[in-house]
Amino acid sequence: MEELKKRIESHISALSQFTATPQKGTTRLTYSQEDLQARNYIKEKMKECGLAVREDGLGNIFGKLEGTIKDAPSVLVGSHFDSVPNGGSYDGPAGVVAGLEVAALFAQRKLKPKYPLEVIALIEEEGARFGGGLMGSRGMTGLLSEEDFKNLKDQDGISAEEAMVKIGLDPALPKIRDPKTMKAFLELHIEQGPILEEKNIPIGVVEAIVGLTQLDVTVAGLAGHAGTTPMDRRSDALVTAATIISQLPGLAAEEGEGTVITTGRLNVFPNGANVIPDKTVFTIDIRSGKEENVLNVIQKTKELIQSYNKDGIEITIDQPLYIQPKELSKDVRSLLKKKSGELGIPYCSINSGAGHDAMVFSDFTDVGLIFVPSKDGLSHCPEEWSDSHHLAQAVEILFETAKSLTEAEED
Ligand code: HGY
Ligand code: MN
Ligand code: MN
Repeated sequence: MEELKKRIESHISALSQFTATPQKGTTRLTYSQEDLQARNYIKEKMKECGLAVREDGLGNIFGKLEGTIKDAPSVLVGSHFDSVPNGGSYDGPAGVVAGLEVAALFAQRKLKPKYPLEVIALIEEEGARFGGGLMGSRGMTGLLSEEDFKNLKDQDGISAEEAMVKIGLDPALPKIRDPKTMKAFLELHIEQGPILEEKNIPIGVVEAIVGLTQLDVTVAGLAGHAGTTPMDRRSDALVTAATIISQLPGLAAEEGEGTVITTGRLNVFPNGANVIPDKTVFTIDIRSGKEENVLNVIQKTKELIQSYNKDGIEITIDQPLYIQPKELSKDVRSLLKKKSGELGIPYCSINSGAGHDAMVFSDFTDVGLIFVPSKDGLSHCPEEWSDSHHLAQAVEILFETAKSLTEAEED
């Protein structure tokens, strides 16, 4: 256990160096130089475990240990390796590192799996560069069409394709993966909330993941001089956006049942202190465990927004992401609990308020997701931290689960 903890700490520390904001958390945007550094590290560690390494037409990374059954579907273990701006070191990488360490244990114990084991490192789960999110898993499962992919551009107008080529990736490689090639997908993730820490339980076996949507709202008004434009002759895109945004929490509260709504990004144009803004673009993230709550709040949000479509203001809404709530595979959940019990590691059931690639894969293969506690429940910030002892316990559970699902035998 001690050696495993040290290896995990070393991986997490190494990956956390690949950030555009050193001293201010992890900023590792997809297809950036930081992505390339992390990518090279992950591929090198995959090779050290004897895995055959490849990247798909999105830049997702796969490390495969062949099974004895020809052309059998794989058990995939992993997570994403991009980050939010100024995020933490564990959100995503903890799951990739768990995959690497499961493969290292397979190699150490000379396990011969019947079904292949694949370690997977996914791109653009956060959507911090190209919007929407869950891009690696949506691309693999065909939920992101080739046309949508080709239209993806970051805030500087750089296309996903251009950015891929710039770091040596090939967007022409296949993106979609036949679900028949996947036997199961296992993911370790930090909880990103306070429940496990408060319960003092090291492992959460996730039963279901909330449904979520992201709306991108563009408010177009009229630019003008801050000093010479009378107040009753303005179409101020920022005042309109602020008025809308301030009413959103009330819609979630009205819906209840744990529904949440967040505006995380607001861009103002032309963003001059003495210029009346003529455009604002902001995001609205809506989530709930019940789909009808999400749909109700989307409806009420759109009605609220449309009511400001007047007096020189024109508002448009895009919806780059919508995913229903997902219940994860009962069989895999039971197996994860069984293995935790056999290892004598305390666990509980938990639901996820955060979105994960696991929710995308859950419509295409059997999926299991386990959480470890987040210190003070913090995530998406530099203070994010999880105990390597808990991470090592999670690796042991995933190793035993993967051993069972790949029907691996000691050599
Ligand atoms: O937003 C989420 O729930 C995840 O962190 N991408
Ligand atoms: Mn995240
Ligand atoms: Mn994550």
